[in-house]
Amino acid sequence: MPLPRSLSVTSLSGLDDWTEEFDLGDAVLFEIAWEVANKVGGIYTVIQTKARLTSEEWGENYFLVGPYMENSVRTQVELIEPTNPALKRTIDNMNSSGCKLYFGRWLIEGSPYVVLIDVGFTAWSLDRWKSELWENCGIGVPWFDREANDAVLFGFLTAWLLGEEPPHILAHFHEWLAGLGLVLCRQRQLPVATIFTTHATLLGRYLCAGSVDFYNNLHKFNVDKEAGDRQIYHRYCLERAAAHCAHVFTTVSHITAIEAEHLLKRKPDVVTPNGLNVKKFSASHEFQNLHAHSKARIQEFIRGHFYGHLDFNLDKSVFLFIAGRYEFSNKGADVFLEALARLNYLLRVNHSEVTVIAFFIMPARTNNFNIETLKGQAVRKQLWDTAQTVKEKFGKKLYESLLVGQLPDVSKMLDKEDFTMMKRAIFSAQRQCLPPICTHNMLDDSSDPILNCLRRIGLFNSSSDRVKVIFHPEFLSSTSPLLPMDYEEFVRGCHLGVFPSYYEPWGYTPAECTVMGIPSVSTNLSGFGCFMEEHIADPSAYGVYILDRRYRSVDESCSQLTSFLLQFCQQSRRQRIIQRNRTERLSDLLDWRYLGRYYISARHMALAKAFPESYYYEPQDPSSKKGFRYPRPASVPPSPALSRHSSPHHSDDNDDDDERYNEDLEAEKDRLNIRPRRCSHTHTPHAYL
Ligand code: G6P
Ligand code: 1S3
Repeated sequence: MPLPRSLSVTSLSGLDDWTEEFDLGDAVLFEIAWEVANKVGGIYTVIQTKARLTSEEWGENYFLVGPYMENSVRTQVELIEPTNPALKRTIDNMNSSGCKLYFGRWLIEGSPYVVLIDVGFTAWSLDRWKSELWENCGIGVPWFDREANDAVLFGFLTAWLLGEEPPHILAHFHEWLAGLGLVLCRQRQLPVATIFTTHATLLGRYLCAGSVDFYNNLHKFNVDKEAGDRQIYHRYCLERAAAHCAHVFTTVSHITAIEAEHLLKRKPDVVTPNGLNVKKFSASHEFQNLHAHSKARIQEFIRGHFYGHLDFNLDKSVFLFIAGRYEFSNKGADVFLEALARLNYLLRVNHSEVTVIAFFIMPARTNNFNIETLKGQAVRKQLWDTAQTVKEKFGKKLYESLLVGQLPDVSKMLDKEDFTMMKRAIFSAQRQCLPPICTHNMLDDSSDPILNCLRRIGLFNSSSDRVKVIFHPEFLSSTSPLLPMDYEEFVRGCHLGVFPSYYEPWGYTPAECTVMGIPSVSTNLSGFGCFMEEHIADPSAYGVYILDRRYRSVDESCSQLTSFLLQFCQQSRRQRIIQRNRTERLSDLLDWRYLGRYYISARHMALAKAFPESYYYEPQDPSSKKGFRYPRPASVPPSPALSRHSSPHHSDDNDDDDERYNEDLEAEKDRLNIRPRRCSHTHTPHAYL
């Protein structure tokens, strides 16, 4: 299949066009990561969502390289014979030399080819390769670090793969676990253009998890000592070596670029923000309907969870959530809990009718669901069944009465037996204890940071609390017996995602909220928050609340978050609908069709650096790096609390009005011309540092 000569990443609802003329010639792209067809965290999302655009650009010459994990392969990969003759020869050679490599198609959008390496199969080479690593690079890897051992095997095997058949190879390595392959390519002087992308620095993550004032001391850390103290010196060396050996070094945000410059001692050449594959619905308010549908399912769960204590109005309840890797302070769960305690107080003293239900979806060590939680759903089901039985009997009698031309005697529609059944159901729904906080039996209950914090701040789901908490220490799944929803459905049904992270190189969770039209809180210490701040004139008007964790103390950040949450709770349903529409309108900004340009640019740069005789690339002038900004919506006063009059047909919350209202919003959008402005800096990726 002939290669496209260049790719144009074009206009999305008014965002700037971008085209870069670049002849890829005979180049072949390998993208190497431990999370290829292997779901661990955010890097999987990057690679999986980006594959479609990269496949469009590179066609048959695009190969992803990852570890062979039997379970993932069984469900995600179709194994086939290698399509490229040179690559087939390499794989056959390696397989006949004691390695185990598989070739297939990853069954995701773009169906990219994957080469999967069974590192365990070549474990017999580990000691030899470790000695080589020590002799040639001076990096010693201790025997007990299993992850680092895998990184060594993966590194030597990928370098072997890339070194066999040399046309113009471009190899893009992600994160330290894959970085050694890059170091070896350079050390062996293979004709390979290399890119290294770090998605978080090892030291950054470790330092932030402790009690360190990270961002104010970035320039002061003695990096070797800090890595040594945390027993990650060998990993740190692998990461730093990859960053320094790469022709092009990139990271996911400006804030992580600054971190990398101080901790890895190399300034990234390009910032490559993370995108998503944005699905557009043909009917513009389809996503609002999905919200209503998913919310109804969450409400059902709540009915069961709070049985016996359903003394609050579910229709006036607001669902907040935090989700992600369980890093209590890095992900800002500490700040969220403190803000919830303050919000609870404010809602109580203001006699608010609103109830907040805050979900914590963070996986911890558990021993399955707890009885009380499962019982809640069983009780709810029993009440539902009872109601259905009585309804059927009632309906039948009513029907029979109408058949003989009589209005029924309502007092005789239900007999004693029906009442007994209903009373029994009501009695069984009584509860002596408070509704549980945690849905599972925690293995480390007494030392769990979320539970301990809740004990300290006294949020126990009691009747007087206006803020209730549910901790679900396991990722969501549509096959769960408790809350059978997948993550996307759950997010759609909530009102606000809260991600007050302290350490967050990018932060996919708020980005995912945005493309689903769900408002979120992020911070000015997260890549996502900084990116949105840079591109939107008034982010909160669009449902993107950016918490200041950079220039404020923790206590001040908690107060700011409390005020965001209180404002949010004071919005009417109509205001929430308007805000969701605005949030969803930002989704193009996060689409790979827009953000893919930075990856493309990094690749062109690497090819030109590694093969100057074959490729030429003129880096864009960094001074013209302005880009566009979404203007402040004309209809929005600065605070949602003041925005009532900007809402057409404002009246009390009323579902009957919603449909008309959703339609009005489209009209309002056009009338006020709230569309992203086209910008004049059309051709410049502005992420160069
Ligand atoms: C969507 C639906 C409406 C529903 C509303 C609830 O907009 O289209 O029918 O009433 O969501 O919004 P809320 O913010 O109260 O969950
Ligand atoms: C990292 O995963 P994390 O959640 O440990 O990489 C992600 C993808 O680039 C990024 O979104 C996130 O902020 C990082 O922290």
